[in-house]
Amino acid sequence: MKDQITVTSPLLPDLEEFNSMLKEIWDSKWITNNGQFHRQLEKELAEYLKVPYISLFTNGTLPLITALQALRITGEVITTPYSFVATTHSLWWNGIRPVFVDVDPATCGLDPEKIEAAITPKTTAIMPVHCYGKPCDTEAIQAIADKYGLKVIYDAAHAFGVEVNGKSVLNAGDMSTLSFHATKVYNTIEGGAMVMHDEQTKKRIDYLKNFGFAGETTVVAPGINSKMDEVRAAYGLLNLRKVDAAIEARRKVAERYREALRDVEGITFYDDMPGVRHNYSYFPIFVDEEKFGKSRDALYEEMKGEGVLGRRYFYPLITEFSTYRGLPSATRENLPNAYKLADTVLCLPMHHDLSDSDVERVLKFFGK
Ligand code: T4K
Repeated sequence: MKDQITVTSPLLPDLEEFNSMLKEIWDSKWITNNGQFHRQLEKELAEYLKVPYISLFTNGTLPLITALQALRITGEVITTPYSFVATTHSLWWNGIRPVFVDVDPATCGLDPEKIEAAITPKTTAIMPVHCYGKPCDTEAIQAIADKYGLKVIYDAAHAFGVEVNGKSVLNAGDMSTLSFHATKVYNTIEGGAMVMHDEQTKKRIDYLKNFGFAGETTVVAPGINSKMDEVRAAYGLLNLRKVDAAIEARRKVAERYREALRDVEGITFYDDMPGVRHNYSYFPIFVDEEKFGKSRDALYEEMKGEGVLGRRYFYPLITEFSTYRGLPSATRENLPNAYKLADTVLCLPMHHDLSDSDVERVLKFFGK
């Protein structure tokens, strides 16, 4: 069988450079707990991402859980079913009931027009997702939050480096969280971060990710341990130097896919949004079985059989999992757009390392 083409492939730092940073860590014997590379990566990321404050985490799930703790969110939170399960799991781990609201198919994000109808006296926050890195309608969401006195926590796991009119999308809402998992545009192997607006909040989050310690003998909150270690911070510093080139390589792949697929009947995809700096983290297509002459699943299996591993992100919908399917808002009738996206989506291979011949191998399945 030919080599497999995977949906993504991690951006890796230069091994020699990484080795010399490892040597520094070994020499210093300071391997975790707010070390020099951790502090440096926070500084460089804040500059790169154009955000005022950032706190590094050990993955992209714990900042979600911690944000809910920090803002003392309780009761019900309005969120999207069209995401990775970590989004709603973070609510579950805080004893919060997710209330699912349908998405706008134009952005894949929460449809602001449907949020108000889902608000109850128990609602305390909204947790939208910039799905595939496509910015939500943050202004409309903020207007609703302001009107009802709700907090907004963005799951921005996919939105590394995404900007709207030159401003980071990570500045929207009360807090935003990022994932630096191996499968993301920018990775620290496992890793993540939280973005916040002020120094006071950053301090509090730094306590919370370190068991709540505010000094050697003072614990101010029931914190958790979710700190990033020095090895991954060093890896992250090196990858930060390569991420722009990786995003540009992804953009070129997206351009080729779009050019080839634009006239394929039954296949739709997203174009760039005006004024947005995208990161091309995923390339979802949507398959209309009748027009394309083949179902999404048939296409997925056919590609897989030939070693081209697309992925059906995000199928099944979160509301189909046993934890959530009994909830009143978890129905197909309530979420028609999300179900349609989940039933028809296929993310094509998309990463910085795809060669022209890899792209051609993918496009062959579309008669190109
Ligand atoms: N919120 C959202 C919206 C998210 O999408 C995620 C994570 C989170 C929160 C939580 O963030 P983290 O706690 O994970 O930081 C992946 C990732 O594990 C997960 O991070 C990600 N979203 C989710 C969308 O996808 P899988 O199960 O699809 O990954 P896996 O192992 O099947 O890998 C996919 C492909 O990537 C492989 O076929 C090959 C390639 N790969 C993967 C790994 C791990 C490599 O080439 N090297 C590797 O080391 O979940």
